Amino acid sequence: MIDKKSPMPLYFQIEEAIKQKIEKGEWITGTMISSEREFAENYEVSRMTVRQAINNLVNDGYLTRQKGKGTFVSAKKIEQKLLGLTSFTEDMRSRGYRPASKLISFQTISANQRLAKALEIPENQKIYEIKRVRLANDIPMAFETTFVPAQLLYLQESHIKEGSLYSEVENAGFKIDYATQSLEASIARDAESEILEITKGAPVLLIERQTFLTNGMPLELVHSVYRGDRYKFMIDMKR
Ligand code: 16G
Repeated sequence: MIDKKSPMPLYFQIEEAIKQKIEKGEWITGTMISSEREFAENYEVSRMTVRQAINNLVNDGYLTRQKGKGTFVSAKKIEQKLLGLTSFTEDMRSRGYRPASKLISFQTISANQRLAKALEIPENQKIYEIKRVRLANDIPMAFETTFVPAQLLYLQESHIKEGSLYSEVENAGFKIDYATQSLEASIARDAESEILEITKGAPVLLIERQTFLTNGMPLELVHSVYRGDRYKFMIDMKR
């Protein structure tokens, strides 16, 4: 399996061999992998080489290290295609996961300059600020802060607590049209790591979405922090 004459670095070959076992399902989520020493003996390479391969796989989210226990195969990342404009509820359902939300706060605030601009409303107008942890099969995936102009529709805490914001909006007779979204890498800060149940400094994806209705009015500005170890965004491109 490992070809010492290959121009491919040994750590890379080991990495690929482990990845294959995970991708083919030979090693399922939660499987404890062999120790560095065992790998080094099996492949007849140095422990440093094995460590490099494992470090890379930990960083890429394939493996998780548990202090004092060992290294385990991580849960598969949820893949989200950046194609249609979908809600978290729809995304999770279409993948066979049970969506849920944990409402952190729901309040009406006055729009500051930045929010007023993004939502195309005068400054100081009322907006809903909704903070939710989004869960899939009870595992926290993202922490979302949503701003919606209050003049647009009446939102009740009880509806948002359990249900889908997009359903509320559509049930109120609006049609959601399009969104612009940015994606950037970052690391979890204190509060975020606690809410998302990850270690401080773990990789996260920051997403900002501005969504518009068919009548041209902005519906929402959403700032989301997605777990880097659980989420993967896919983009199809055609030339
Ligand atoms: C997604 C959207 C968010 C939207 C939410 C509605 C991203 C990055 N964000 O999380 O903008 O507010 O769905 O979800 O995809 P809901 O209808 O389930 O409440």
